[in-house]
Amino acid sequence: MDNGEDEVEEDETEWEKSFVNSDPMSPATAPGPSLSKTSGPTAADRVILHFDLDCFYAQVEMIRNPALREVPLGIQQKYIIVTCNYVAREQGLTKLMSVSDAKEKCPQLVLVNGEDLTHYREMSYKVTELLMSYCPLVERLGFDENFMDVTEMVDRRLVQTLGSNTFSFKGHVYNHLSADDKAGDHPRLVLGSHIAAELREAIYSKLGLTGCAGISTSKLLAKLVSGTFKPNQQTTLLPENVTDIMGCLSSLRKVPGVGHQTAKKLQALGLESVKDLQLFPVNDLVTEFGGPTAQRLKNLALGIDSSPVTLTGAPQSLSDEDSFKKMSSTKDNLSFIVCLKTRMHKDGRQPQTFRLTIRRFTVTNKWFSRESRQCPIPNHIGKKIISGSTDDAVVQLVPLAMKLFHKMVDTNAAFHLTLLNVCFSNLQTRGAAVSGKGSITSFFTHSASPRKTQRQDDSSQSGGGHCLHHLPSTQIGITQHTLQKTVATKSSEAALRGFKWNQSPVVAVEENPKSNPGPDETNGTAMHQLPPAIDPEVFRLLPEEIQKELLSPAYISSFPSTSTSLSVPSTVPDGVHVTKKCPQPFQDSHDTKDIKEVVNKLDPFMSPNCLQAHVHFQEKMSWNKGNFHFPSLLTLSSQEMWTRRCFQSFRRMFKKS
Ligand code: DCP
Ligand code: MG
Ligand code: MG
Repeated sequence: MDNGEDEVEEDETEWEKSFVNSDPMSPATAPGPSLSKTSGPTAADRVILHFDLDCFYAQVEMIRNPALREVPLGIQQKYIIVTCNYVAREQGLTKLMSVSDAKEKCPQLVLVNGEDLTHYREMSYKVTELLMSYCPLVERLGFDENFMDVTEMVDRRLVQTLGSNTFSFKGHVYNHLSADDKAGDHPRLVLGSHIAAELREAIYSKLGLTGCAGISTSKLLAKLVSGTFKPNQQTTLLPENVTDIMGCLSSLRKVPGVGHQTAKKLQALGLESVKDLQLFPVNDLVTEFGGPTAQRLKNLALGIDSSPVTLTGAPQSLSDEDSFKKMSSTKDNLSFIVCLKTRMHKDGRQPQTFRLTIRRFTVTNKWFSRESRQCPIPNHIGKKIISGSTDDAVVQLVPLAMKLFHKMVDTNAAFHLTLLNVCFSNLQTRGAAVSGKGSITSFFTHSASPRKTQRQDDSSQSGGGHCLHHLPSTQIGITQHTLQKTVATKSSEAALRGFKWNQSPVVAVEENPKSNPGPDETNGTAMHQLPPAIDPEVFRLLPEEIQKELLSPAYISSFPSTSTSLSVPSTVPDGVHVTKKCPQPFQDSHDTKDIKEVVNKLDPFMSPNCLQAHVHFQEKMSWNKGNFHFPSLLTLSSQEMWTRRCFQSFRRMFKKS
């Protein structure tokens, strides 16, 4: 067996990893109204939102071609309708119906092929970015779902609304026809429902998408309640109704966090329903699952989940797959490696590990029996993958894939597979950056590609569909508190009330700057000191500490003369590149050199001032293992998102030539 090779069990759907234990388990108690409080006062005070877009792929297609809005529309992958619009649903169509059944039910059904996920992926990230611009604590779940921890936003609003007795919920309240009498007892959830409504409105007005939202005190409960009323509605779950909603789940598989394999093991213990699990002695579960998992399962069944909303960053791996009714020869079946290679090239990071997954045909266990082998990617092949030359890389990759394939499948005997998946993981930024297309430059050159900002496993699927949700992978830990303190600003909340979007989806611009006092007004006297090429509007959007630094005498005096030193005048016409000498000589540390090299190589239209801005940021952050680090932020994902936002602001600020 090759060094580094490993067998990976992928049977469980990965999104359940989102519901991991984050703190010591609450004692498992009998279900009852008080359950939601057993995870501690902090957990009970949280306000968590869950968003799920309506008929997502179909909506994207309807935006691309509005004529499709009025007709029953199905999105086809292979012989399955992976989703359909609500016009089609009114005619009895459901998700994951076979094309033949769907056509039979609705002969006028219009089908669009949905095997190329590019547009869905792009729209998906736009939604996440939009949400993050209001409150940074957003976690993606699949392509069309996001969790958001708005606890701090709610805290701030609570202070503003103290003494007000005009509270009422927006949208539905689970199991209450009218919950106005409950509003006074749950002011935090009331405010959460208002924020959810405002965000849904923002998603609609900025991106044209409708969706549902759930509002509750945990990810588990917010997700469970969000689809209660569909489409385009929202529902709040009160703590006193937790038992009701858990009791309504038709099987253990309906509990977010209980995957196929877990459900099977529970079934083997004689547990079928959520109630069975609630009542099952935790000690007996420990024997089967071990302590932590046993307690987690028990808690999930009781509606207890204290897992944090974990900020989503760049994908940890890129994968692509194809499914077949029957694959019994290896010929031509790996052609989709080409697309994956192209995505990896665009991403810019160099993958270190290559994984091949197969699914064998079985009558009983159709969708869940995956097997994988992985191996390290030799450096020279890794370099080829991220280089522009597709043919060369694919030629090198196919033998690698075949070697892994032969480890799993004896091709001398007959075989019957139903799926192949290839995956690049262990993505290294440093090598990529130095070799030309790292994440730093992506901040400058690929602002439209949200992929760089995801820490989620960004898998593609083309066909089959069943149970192949786009799956997030392991979460990175970050204390919400620290993160929110660092990143959440009042302006992000103010954005909910009347900010409009500029071209870049991650830069919010005030609709009426005069009515919203911004940093320029708070330190208005300093605004006139801005170097001339800086756009004051963009300046206002920068984090306060960076504004301060830009206005600091040290920074301003780094230009030969404050008023005329910048080589790019504020009215540089588009496309004109002014290449005067950079006003400030670089301190040529090793790191700075790297950045210069990358920028010089890859962004030919970047002005020296942009470069200086870049280096300015480099000074503020440390260059560590190929990633920028804001010292105050704890995780790569937050850094990536944040630096990207700053860079985008900088790009506009310097009116890129
Ligand atoms: N999807 C897929 N294969 C699956 C499940 C879903 O390709 N097995 C895709 C198509 C969906 C998208 O993921 O559009 C989101 O999945 P949802 O379950 O949220 O379904 P929809 O958003 O389409 O519909 P709904 O309005 O019920 O949320
Ligand atoms: Mg959906
Ligand atoms: Mg969904």
